[in-house]
Amino acid sequence: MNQVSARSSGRRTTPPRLRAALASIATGLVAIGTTVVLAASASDGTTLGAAAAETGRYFGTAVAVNRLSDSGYVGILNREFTSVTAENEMKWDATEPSPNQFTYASGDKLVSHAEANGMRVRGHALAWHQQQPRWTAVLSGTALRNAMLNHVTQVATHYRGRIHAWNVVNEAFADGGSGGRRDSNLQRTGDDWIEAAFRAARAADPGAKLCYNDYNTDGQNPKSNGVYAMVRDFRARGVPIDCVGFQSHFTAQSPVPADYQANLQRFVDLGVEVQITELDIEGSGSSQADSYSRVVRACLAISRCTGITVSGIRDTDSWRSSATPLLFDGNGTKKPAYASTLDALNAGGTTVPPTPPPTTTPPPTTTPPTTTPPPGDGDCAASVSLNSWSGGFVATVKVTAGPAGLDGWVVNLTLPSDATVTAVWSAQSTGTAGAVSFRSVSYNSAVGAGAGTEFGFQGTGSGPTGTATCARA
Ligand code: G2I
Repeated sequence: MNQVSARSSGRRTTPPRLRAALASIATGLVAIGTTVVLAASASDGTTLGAAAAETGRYFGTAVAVNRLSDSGYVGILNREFTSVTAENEMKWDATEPSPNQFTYASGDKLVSHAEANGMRVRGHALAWHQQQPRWTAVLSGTALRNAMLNHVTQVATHYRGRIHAWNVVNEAFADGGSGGRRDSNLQRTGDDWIEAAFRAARAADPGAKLCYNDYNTDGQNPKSNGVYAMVRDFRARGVPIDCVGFQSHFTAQSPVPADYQANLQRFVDLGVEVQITELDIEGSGSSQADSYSRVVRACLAISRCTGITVSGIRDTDSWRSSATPLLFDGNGTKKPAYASTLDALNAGGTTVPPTPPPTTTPPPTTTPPTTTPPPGDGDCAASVSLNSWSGGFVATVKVTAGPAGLDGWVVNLTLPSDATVTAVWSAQSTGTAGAVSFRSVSYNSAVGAGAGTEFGFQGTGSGPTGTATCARA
């Protein structure tokens, strides 16, 4: 099932083993001072990003926005990396400090830097039990669920089209032997919070790959078995999940597991991509270098292991800097682990097959919007776009004001008999079945003439198919 390296770039046609042999001959020739140029290594990537790109993969790093003012740091970032993950800037506490008030300045800065330098962006993370804003502490049940879904929808909508993969849900499984979910405020809103988050993310940004991301899931163990069972269940039921992120934080006590590659492979066999998302390995010298090489080789052996992200650039940038876990030392000098990583990337492996844009399994049926007649002289119009799957749906409703503008609005629609509304964001609802209505809330009641605002709701059963009506409230 894995494809053997067939370089899509056409730049490299030499088989990896031959190239490796030529490279060592070339190195030997250089070493004895000859002027013969045996350019075998000329086609090898000279940076992590270039080497990874030759197999269709990205090589990324976590970036903290305040580092962008450090020219030494930025020099390495722009030279070596082809993907950026926001270290903290896209988390819930950073993006929604007060309810429904979003601040994207730091995240936007990272995205702009990445785009200006031809890098992709991994989104991290939409729903997590940590780094939540303080205001969520008083919420529970439906109120917390709705706040979480609104957050997922708003942030994924803001970055729509600019994120190649989102960590939709982070670290939701318990450590230890249970294989079950971690207790958290989100978990206490009901077991289905994870799938609700994925559905909301898909509705908001249909082009992003949607990932579940966790640590201590790098080998087969009770925790990774729990994640595996969830992914298998999601794939079977058509919950939109495309990828699983393996953080891969390794220490002396918790080294790269012997079955690392086999574990990645079993997830791929469920039909998802895998990505190494926060790689860092405690240590130094050749043992650290060997471990990095093992991780890279495992990923390259699997065609649907599509990219590797390290958890920072220099050891001093690391969230656990005393472990010196990264590829560059505090001065920005390449460590032995850098060389072994680059060599492993250049040794080649499988090539990532081109993938079609993400789809739900079974594919979502997107119903053409049901629209009331355009506002004309009326107060407002509502159009519904629906992302539905067998057993559920997310509806996004656009309210457009007529020529007089609005100071409040109410949208009415009728649900099919099998449908029940389970979550609503950016509106206050009345009724959960049959005839339901949605009323503006404080922050979206004022809509200028001809302008629009959106709200959404999620439900079980089939989504609304009839006309949605809008009126001034
Ligand atoms: O916890 C380590 C990583 C585990 N996986 C998910 C990652 O998102 C997580 O990253 C780290 C960041 O690298 C740290 O930078 O998450 C930490 C928080 O869990 C981040 O640290 C926090 C500090 O604890 C805060 O004091 C600080 O205000 O960073 C915040 C922003 O600088």
